[in-house]
Amino acid sequence: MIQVGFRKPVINDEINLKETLQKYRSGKCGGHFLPSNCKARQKVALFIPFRNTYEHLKIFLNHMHPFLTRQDLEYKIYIIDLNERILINRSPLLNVRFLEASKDEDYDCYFFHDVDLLPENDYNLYRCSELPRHMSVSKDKFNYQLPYDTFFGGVSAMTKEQILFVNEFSNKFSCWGGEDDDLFNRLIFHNMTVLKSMSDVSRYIILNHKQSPFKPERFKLLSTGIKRVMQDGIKNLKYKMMKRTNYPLYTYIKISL
Ligand code: BGN
Repeated sequence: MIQVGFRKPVINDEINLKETLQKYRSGKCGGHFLPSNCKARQKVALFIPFRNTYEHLKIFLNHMHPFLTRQDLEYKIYIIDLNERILINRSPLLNVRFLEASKDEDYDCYFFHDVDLLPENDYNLYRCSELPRHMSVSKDKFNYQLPYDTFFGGVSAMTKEQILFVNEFSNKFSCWGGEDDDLFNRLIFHNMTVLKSMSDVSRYIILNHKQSPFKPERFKLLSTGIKRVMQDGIKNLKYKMMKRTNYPLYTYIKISL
């Protein structure tokens, strides 16, 4: 019998994905997995924004595939990257989650997941609810406390209907910070509350990384965000597909704006 519950993620530079690849060979290609003995209740797409952090990606995949399969989910992992020429423009990258994943399947649930966050507890169930969900409530580096009450970053989950209703993320935020706060404001503007898991269940380890660059313009964008809800978001995002490759453990997508 598989033991479920708290499980310390393995964080080790030596990880190579050979073992994970061998164990998870039976899945469909492109990082799409199905439970072998039942029909999953939800089909889940996980979107990971990526900027050349292969060291993190290895640790992430090594942890997440066993974690997700223990939950008997049908799921697919997408790694989404921007063309090198463009400075990190984070929010359009996030908006691609729904547009690209829904070309493959009509998923029940769309996750946005930072590559540097690893869930510690199997009871942190990766599925959507009737309200948007914020998953990464407690993190080791923040002493397992929420940094602030309206925090919606790190790991979150929304259904297709919820995404389309609020027009997903604004496309205006570049570099680091603010786009998740703006999405939270959109949810509140549409009279939605956010479900947060219990902090002892939704525990995450953060992998060490350099702070990404940020821009002061994000404060102004945030304070004026609600005015742009209807015209700035998933409905007006334009991008070009540069590359889409199926690897055994994930689908890699590179876009250009
Ligand atoms: C906040 C960022 C969030 C980020 C968290 C991480 C901003 C907007 C200006 C106040 N918000 O400060 O985007 O997820 O930190 O803790 O920068």
